[in-house]
Amino acid sequence: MTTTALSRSAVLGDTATVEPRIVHIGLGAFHRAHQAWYTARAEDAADWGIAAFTGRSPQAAEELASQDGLYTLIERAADGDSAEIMTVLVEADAGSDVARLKELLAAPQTAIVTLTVTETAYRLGQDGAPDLTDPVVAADIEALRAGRDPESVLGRLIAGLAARRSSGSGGLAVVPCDNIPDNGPFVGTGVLGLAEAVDPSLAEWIEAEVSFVSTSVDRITPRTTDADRATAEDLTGWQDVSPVVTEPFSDWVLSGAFPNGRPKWETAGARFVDDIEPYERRKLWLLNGAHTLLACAGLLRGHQTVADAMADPECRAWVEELWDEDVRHLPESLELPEYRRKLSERFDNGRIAHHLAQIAMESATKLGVRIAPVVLAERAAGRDGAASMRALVAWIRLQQTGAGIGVGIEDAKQKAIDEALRATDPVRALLAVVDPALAADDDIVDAVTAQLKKETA
Ligand code: CS2
Repeated sequence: MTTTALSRSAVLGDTATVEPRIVHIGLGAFHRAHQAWYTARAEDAADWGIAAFTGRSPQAAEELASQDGLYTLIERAADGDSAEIMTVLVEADAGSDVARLKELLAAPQTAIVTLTVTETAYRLGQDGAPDLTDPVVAADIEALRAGRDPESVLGRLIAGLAARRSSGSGGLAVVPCDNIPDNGPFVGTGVLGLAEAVDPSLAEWIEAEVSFVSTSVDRITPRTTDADRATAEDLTGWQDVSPVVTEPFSDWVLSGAFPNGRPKWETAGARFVDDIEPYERRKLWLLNGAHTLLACAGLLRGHQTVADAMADPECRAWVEELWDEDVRHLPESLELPEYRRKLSERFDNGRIAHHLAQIAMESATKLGVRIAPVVLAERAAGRDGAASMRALVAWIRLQQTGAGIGVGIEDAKQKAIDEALRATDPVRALLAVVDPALAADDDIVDAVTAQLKKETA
């Protein structure tokens, strides 16, 4: 059978598209399995097209543009796959096309900017303040002042917001969808800090007109493989160079204002709440925390994927112990036993090949968000936080294996990690890279050091 490549005219019979009202930055698999999926499922989907920009590499934009934005979404359950062709993405652009970003943000109908760019790509400190000593940030401030195109995600966003101010199109909502606590105010602080350095009157306009919405996002979506491309074609009869494979489960909790409107995402299952913090913590600590523990400890034990590691009774027990610590610091109203049961089921889905090496990327930042707060909360409650600490110990071992297992796993903090490895007290120095509060607690440093000695004896 010869199959045809995906395109709007082939699949839909015409090339008309819905007007883009959402601009996305960070066109990866997760966006297409999550925010795009919710938008396509909303009752008023016909009013909401998405124009998406890549983060670093233009490849995803080139692939998707060649298919008019269409792609196959494969839902991979424990007992089989199902597929649908998604049409909600109406435009795919390279992140470097700042001129187009400005044009879209200046358009009055644009109401929302969503972001999935990874925790580190914001280039912000723990408190959300921009690092003005970061050469990329400093160069962007200069570029923005001089009217040249910036390079960083927030630099580009600010260029777009400046264009919107000039066009008089009014406010919109910025909706960060990365695994960062309080991601709305966090990114808001960063954007305002940068804008202030470029042009204080722009910062004032942003503060008055732009809202920063906090979100907790959830859907396990590993990187697409060649086998997934073949599966997409088998399931739909269309050739797709860029399908997405995801789990059946999905969750989206949001909190904040939308000054220029939004899709009725709640009709697709999203929840709008006043206080997002408990939901965020539940997800970041239980799901992402366990992921990071499994990634670091599982790689050391020779496992490849989350499901492999979960099949190892030792790793599984460590996850349960981690969760026992997490839930002590979460409100009972969050139905934690049910959440844990469901999570184990999701992690056990061996048909989803979620690679530990992918999750282990950027661990220095991830540990600071997912693990450190629980270690500190356990310590403050007079306990040792031994289960959470296991993730820190495993990460330090991964760093110390040098030419071994940890190699090739990207970390934006690699330079600081390498310096810490050469310090007189490397354990304390490495903990400081994750969170200075860990390094400041002698008992934590001693306990981690003792555990490392035991494991490597
Ligand atoms: C994972 C997340 O790679 C990682 O760090 O923990 O991408 C995780 O799969 C998602 O947050 C699930 O919603």
